[in-house]
Amino acid sequence: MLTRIDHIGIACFDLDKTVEFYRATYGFEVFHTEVNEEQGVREAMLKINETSDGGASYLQLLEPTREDSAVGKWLAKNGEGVHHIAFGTADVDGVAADVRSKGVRVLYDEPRRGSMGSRITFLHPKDCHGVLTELVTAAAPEATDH
Ligand code: V0V
Ligand code: CO
Repeated sequence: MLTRIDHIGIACFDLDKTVEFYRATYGFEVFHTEVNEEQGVREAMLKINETSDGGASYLQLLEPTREDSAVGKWLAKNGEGVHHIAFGTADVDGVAADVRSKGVRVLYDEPRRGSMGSRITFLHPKDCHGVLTELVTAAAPEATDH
């Protein structure tokens, strides 16, 4: 079961400048930053609110670490903007299997490492009416070291 919008992923050319825009314009502060080399991103998580399932919703600002990454390719083609949405669930494996059984392409055989120790997978945008969709199970609170 999907229980929250975990994050909205926003692709940008300059992470520091984009973080500053969200801080100066809305007052959002950086909750966490990391580099994920497997995904080819440097990212900042801005926490928007906590959610009734015990999780939270974030903006995820993404700067590519290499041109041939998913975000690098997307930026070259589209420029900055909303890159993906991510739904949160306690059971990313179960939801991925259920969605796959409905004919939607799930991009990974097994979930991979996401922000803050989460487990993530993606659904192909061509099977989701043009929206790259991510499924996320957050790390257990004690395992999170932001
Ligand atoms: C590509 N397409 C998209 C899209 N990216 N449509 C909507 N939203 C996007 N973000 C469309 C593109 O316009 C093409 O349509 C078609 O899909 C094929 O795209 P492509 O440019 O040829 O690129 P591909 O096929 O090499 O790669 C597309 C996929 C790739 C979705 C397979 O981006 C991918 O594997 N994404 C999952 C990983 C990812 O995005 N990581 C970065 C975030 P036309 O032109 O043929 O009509 S990492 C993250 O979120 C983390 C770490 C986290 O949350 O913790
Ligand atoms: Co994401």
